[in-house]
Amino acid sequence: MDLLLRNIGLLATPTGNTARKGDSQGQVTLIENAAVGIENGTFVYVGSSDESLKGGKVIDCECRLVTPGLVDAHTHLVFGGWRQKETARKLAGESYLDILKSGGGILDTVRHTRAATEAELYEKSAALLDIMLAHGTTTAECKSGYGLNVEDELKQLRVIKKLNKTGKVELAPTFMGAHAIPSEFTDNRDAYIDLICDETLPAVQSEGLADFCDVFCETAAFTPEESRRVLGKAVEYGLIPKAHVDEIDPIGGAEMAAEMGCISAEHLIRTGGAGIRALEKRGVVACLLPATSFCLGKGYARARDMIEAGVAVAICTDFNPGSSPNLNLQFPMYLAGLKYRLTPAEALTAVTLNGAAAIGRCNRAGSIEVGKQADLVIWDAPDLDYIFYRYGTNLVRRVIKKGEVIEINKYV
Ligand code: IZC
Ligand code: ZN
Repeated sequence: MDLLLRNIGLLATPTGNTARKGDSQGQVTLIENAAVGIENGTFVYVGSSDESLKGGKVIDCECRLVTPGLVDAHTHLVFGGWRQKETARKLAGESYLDILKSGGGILDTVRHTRAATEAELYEKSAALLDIMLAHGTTTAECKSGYGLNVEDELKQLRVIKKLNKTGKVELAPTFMGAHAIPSEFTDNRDAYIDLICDETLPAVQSEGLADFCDVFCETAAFTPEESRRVLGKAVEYGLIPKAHVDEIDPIGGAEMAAEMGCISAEHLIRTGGAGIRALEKRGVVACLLPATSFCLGKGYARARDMIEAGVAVAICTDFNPGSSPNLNLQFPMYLAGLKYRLTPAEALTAVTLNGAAAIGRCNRAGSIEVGKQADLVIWDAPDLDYIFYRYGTNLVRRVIKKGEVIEINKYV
C-alpha cells in the first residue's frame, strides 16, 4: 500500500456501481474505527482499523469522518465576467426570465465569454476549480453554453479539456450550445438551431470535446420540440443527452427528457407527478439544485416524492454567474435536509454515487470500495450528521484525489 488512512472515526459511503433509488438511496455503509488502503490511486483496502495493517505513508485521521470525494454533477464553471449587477434588479422585482428577455442574464455572460481569450478563461476557471476542490469536490460536470457560436463554444470546451489535463478535479464535459438563443438570432431561432445541429455539434464531435449534450428547455429558451431536435442530433453524434427542465415554467420538460432517454434531468423545480413517473420509468437521474431555488427565491423540487417514486436523486451546485454563484457543494447539502427533507444518508448518496451516476461514472467514482479510484474527503467532523448541520463553514480538512493527498484546512 502506498498510503494508509487509519483511525477513521466513521467511514460513511454508499456502495455499488449503479445509482441508488428509493429506500436504497438512504442505505449507506457505516464503519466505525475504520481504515482505508490506497495503491496506485485505487482503493485496495476498506475495513476496520487493524494494527497489523502496514502502509508506506500513514495518515492518522484522529477519529474524523471520511466520505467519498464529492461529485458535483452540474456546473457552468467556464465563463467571462460576473453578474452581481443583477442582484439589485432582482430585488427591485425583475425575474430571472425578465432579465434574460431584456438581453441580460445568460446573454450578458455570453458577451463577456466571447470577449475573453482561451487563456483568460483557463486562468479564471482553474482558480475557481481550486475553490471547489477545497470544499471537497473531486469530480465535476462542466458545461459550455456561453459561446453560442461555433468558435466560442469550442473555446469553452477546449478550456474544459485543458483543465481536465492540468487540474486535480476531474471534469465531465458537456456541450450546451442550446442554452439561449443568441441576440443575433432573436428573429430567426430556427437558424440558430440549424447552426447547432449542422455546424457546432459536428465540430464538437470531431475534436472529441464533449461526452454529453444539454439543453435549456424553458420559456424564453428552447421549447420541448426544439430540445428534442437538438438532443436527437446529439445522440446521432454519439453524445449522451441531458436537459435543464421545469426550472421556472413547467412546459413538459421532464417528460421530454425521459422520452429522449436523458441520463439526467436538471432542476425539476416545477415537475409534477406525471413528470416524476416518466423519469422513474426511464431511469433518469434527477439532478436537483437547491442552491438555485434559494438564489431565485422560488420553490423547491419535490425531492421526497421523487425518492419515494424510485427516482435516483443527485444534488449539485449548478455553479454559474447568474442563479447560483456558489462553488461549495456543502451548502446545497444543507438545503437538501432543510428544504427537501432528505436524511444525511440520502443526501450523502446524492452528492457522491448518484452524482457519479448522472455523469456515467459510478463504476469508478462516488464510493469508497476496493477497486474504485481513491477519491475521498477527511472532514473536520465526528459523524455524518455534523456535515449536514454546521452550514456556512468549510468543514473539509483534507481531500485525497486518485491517491494524492491535498491539505485544505487546519482550523475549522
Ligand atoms: O447563466 O443563468 N439556468 N442556465 C439555466 C443558467 C441557469 C445559467 C445562467
Ligand atoms: Zn444549469
